[in-house]
Amino acid sequence: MKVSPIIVAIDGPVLGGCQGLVKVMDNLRDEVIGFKIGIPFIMQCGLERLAAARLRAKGSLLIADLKLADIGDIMARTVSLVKDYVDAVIAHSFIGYRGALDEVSEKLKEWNIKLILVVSMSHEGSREFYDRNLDATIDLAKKVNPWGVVAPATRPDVISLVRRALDSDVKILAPGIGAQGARPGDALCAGADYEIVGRSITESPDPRKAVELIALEQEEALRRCRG
Ligand code: BMP
Repeated sequence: MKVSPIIVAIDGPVLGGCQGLVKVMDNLRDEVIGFKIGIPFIMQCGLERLAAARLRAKGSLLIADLKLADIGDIMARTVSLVKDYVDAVIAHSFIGYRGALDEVSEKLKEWNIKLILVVSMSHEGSREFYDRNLDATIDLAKKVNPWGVVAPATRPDVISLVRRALDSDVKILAPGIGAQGARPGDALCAGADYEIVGRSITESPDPRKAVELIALEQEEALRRCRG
């Protein structure tokens, strides 16, 4: 079974409840790179569901999408609550380095947790702040040297720019496929490593079929763009 460069976003109870998370993971684990668990799921379902997810991940990348944006000490305290259950956490970059990302990135190294930094977002409003400051967020990413960054599948030109600017070993994770309008594969063609897909999979009557269709579209897009 081929693993596709898809990260499934889980932003609330799935398949009718909190216990649906492990069912979705069991169903999709062999087809996708990993799972990104969002704040709505964690708040509604609790940390014990995240602990259960850890046991079921079996090699899949498990990300807590906490969208951290605070002073360093408080971000570290927040991550300490999930650090035993996930491989990576997501933080915003607009909070800056000193007293914020410098401290939390040091802590994450200690705990062996990957840091993923948002450098641009998929919604329209990202143009109002993030995209106007893209040079600064990219410079910050170079300084922090995270495992990965989030950049928008909805604006492949931004992904291309980020790809050119960062070292090739920094992963680019691109959300915005399906429900937000981007097509599977376009972000990969622009230089992303993984595409984050939530509702098109979790709200599908057949999540596995949805993953397979997205994977097919990704392959077709890559064939087209790589020739
Ligand atoms: P969906 O495919 O249902 O639109 O979900 C997208 C996921 O990616 C959500 O979990 C959302 O929080 C996340 N995301 C996003 O949509 N845009 C961003 O810029 C950053 C994100 O993390």
